[in-house]
Amino acid sequence: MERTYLMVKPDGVQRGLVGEIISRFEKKGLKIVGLKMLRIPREMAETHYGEHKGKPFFGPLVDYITSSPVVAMVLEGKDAVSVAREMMGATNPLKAAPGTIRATYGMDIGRNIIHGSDSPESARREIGIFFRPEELTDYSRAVEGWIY
Ligand code: FUP
Repeated sequence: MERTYLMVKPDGVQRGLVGEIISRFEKKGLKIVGLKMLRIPREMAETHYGEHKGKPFFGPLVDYITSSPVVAMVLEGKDAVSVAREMMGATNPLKAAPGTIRATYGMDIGRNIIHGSDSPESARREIGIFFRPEELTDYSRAVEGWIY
């Protein structure tokens, strides 16, 4: 079963959207296998967003993501990466499809509420940055096969 890394960003936490966002993924059918709140250390943020190093928004992005706590989670399910990306919507909330998390709650590309891995490879990398293996819980749901 595929896993993805998701994170309610500082603006989502400060605006009281943590429960709402987790609830959307739970109701969709994704299973929570890891969950915690943390204040991201600067070095960890720079590693996480390493692909953007050198871009003009890199500094402000790292400042923002380290400015206050985030809620980090690992969700598991069939096609978890692409399911979560669809539910999040495009990076720029103004371009995100109606009903998606970013379209519903976001106003600004730099304050877009949520992060989600963009591929299974990114998911593995990002899960490794934010979670130790023993922090992830492996458990079965009652009816495996269709309750993901
Ligand atoms: P996404 O995968 O949708 O989170 O988007 P990216 O990995 O391309 O960008 C990571 C974060 O950088 C975004 F969530 C917001 C920020 N960003 C900007 O602030 N300005 C930009 O032009 C692009 C991205």
